[in-house]
Amino acid sequence: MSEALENELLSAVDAAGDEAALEAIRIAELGKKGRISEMMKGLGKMSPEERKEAGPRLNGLRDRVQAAIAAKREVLAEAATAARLIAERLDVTLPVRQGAASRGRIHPISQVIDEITAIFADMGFAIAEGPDIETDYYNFTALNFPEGHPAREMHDTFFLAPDDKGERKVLRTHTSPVQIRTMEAQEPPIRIVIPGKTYRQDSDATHTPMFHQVEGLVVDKTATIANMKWVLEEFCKAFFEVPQLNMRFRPSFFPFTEPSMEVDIQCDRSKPGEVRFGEGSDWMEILGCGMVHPNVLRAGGLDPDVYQGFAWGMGIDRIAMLKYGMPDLRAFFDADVRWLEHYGFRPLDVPTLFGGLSQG
Ligand code: 2U9
Repeated sequence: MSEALENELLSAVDAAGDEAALEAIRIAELGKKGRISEMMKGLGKMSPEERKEAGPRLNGLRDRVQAAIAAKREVLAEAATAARLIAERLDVTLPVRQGAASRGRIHPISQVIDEITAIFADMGFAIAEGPDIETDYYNFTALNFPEGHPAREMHDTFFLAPDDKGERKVLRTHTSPVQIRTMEAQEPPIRIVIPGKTYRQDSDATHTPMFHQVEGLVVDKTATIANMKWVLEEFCKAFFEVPQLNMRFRPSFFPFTEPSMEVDIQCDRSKPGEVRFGEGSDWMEILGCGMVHPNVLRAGGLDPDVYQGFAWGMGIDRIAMLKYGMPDLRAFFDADVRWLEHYGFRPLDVPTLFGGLSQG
């Protein structure tokens, strides 16, 4: 009888599906009023001979059932832990907030800077940067603005308070100081583009005191106006995403270039509120350019009889407005998330020449 009972109990323990079922077996068999406990209570009523035989048998039965329950409990605990690990598995590489990658927006100026640098990087240009706070020398003197020349006033410069040595630093009025610093630091050939913040005391519907410029510089022994025309034409076609585009080079004046030119691109303005580039019979001014003035090459430590170069500059904010049809410059700097939701770009729409500049 006890062998049959042992088999029955061990099978029941083995079949227990969870810890609750196992605990129910333990209470029913080994608890105070359990079957085995009741049988052990019966030992007291037995004769010494019967007890001698039944005692070890019941103790053995109780110990083996106890051991089987303990072993099964361990197996069930391990299985429960494994099931929890699977059920509660977390992918820690997922974004913390669902949808953040699609909700956030890249500011159009950042996007346009990325577009411009992608185009010039593809042509072999490096990106250069410099400080926003400049010396008068790098911002004006080295760029062939004579002392007291009205062009310095035209720039509506922000001056900082004089330092201990009486030197009055400025917020750079253009990114051109970076070209001087680059010429001082590296040997030609130089091919760089410089996007960045620039500052002038000017504030109305079409001017903000801080704005963004991108300038470019090529210096080599044989850099020509023809090379410059090709670079600027390729840039304009790539930037405005049109296969063909007429350009017009008009004579102009900048202290740092000679000859200097302003460049217009062909456009169609016949539809109100819309400008289409590369078609129509209208012109839109887009950038300034020229051959680097010999005095400026000299300031950069280069011999103008050996080296020549070309340079250009344009306002990033303006070309961003033109390309993406944004009507008001001041909205760029209002930090209004509704505007950014409308005009901003998705974080993963990284502009590349092979994947498309603006279609992402
Ligand atoms: C060095 C030599 C030459 C940079 C140039 C322009 C023409 C130009 C304006 C366009 C719109 C700035 O944002 S804007 O107002 N710039 O027209 N910039 S050539 O020429 C350089 C620069 C540095 C050493």
